[in-house]
Amino acid sequence: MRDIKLVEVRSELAAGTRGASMGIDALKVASLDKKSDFFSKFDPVNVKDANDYLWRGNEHPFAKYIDGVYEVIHNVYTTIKDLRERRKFPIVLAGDHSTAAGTIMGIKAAHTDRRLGVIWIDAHADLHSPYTSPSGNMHGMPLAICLGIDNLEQKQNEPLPGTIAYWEKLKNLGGKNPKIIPEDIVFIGVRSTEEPENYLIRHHVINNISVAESRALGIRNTAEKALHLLRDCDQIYISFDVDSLDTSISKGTGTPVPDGFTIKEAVDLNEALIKDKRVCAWEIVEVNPTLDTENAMAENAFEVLESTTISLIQNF
Ligand code: 4U7
Ligand code: MN
Ligand code: MN
Ligand code: MN
Repeated sequence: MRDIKLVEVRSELAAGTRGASMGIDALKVASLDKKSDFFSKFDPVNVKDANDYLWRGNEHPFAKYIDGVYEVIHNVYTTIKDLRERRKFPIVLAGDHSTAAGTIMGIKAAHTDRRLGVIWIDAHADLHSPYTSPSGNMHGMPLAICLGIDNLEQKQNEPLPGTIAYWEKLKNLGGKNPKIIPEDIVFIGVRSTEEPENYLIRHHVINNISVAESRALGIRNTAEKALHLLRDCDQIYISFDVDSLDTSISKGTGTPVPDGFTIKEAVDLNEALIKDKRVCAWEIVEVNPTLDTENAMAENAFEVLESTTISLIQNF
């Protein structure tokens, strides 16, 4: 029996568009509208955000609010480390995707000797550093933080010394850097990347199962392939960014990208993946109800959340 703990992080600072911190509450509204008792079953732990930094102003053009983002990632890291040490299974509901860095750090810090694989279901690769980011938005950086990658070969920006100091601190948060290696990442549905990210994907040969390939394979075989690619890993973390979904489903996320997954595909994929006994945490991020109409994204994302959780409970 898995001992699930729901973790809520109203992260906001690392997205480029405001409103992702309201995503969790939009999921709760969706559950009520669907007459689901999902949220009555769990007593969630709340991770402290740092959203007050928005009113102090940003001092880091190439890694916006990195001081506040550092605080949130630190809070997520200590929460997840504690839960994993107590053998809980964290289901993380977060706003912006920078929180994934804290989740990975927490899992790794609880079991430093275990090789950690990451299944990253996202339209984006989130491999930027302050030296390469075209936006300075740190939700595009969580994997680079955990890989300890600056990608100076592809340098585009000149971050301020104060920004670099925070970036170095961030990469070293939660123990030895790096937390993961490129071969232990599997992307699913990544279809919007910039050249500095393409360089890393090529250079490190990071696997990406595209939407088209997963349709050709079938969703079951896609899950099997992703899990097989991580056969040398002892534990697996799954990160689900709702912009992996197709834009026809909803515009209720900060960086929507066409040609993504249908809801049924996302449900089937996550249900299948979470059945692997090495999976030790699952995260859903980036619902932004302020960009939406009639809460469509949250309603669809809630379906993925509920069915994935049920699959987890039923399988163990
Ligand atoms: B998300 C982007 F340039 N790569 O860095 C950037 F397109 O967590 C988008 O996956 C990042 O939503 C998207 O700003 C981050 C951009
Ligand atoms: Mn994305
Ligand atoms: Mn993302
Ligand atoms: Mn996103």
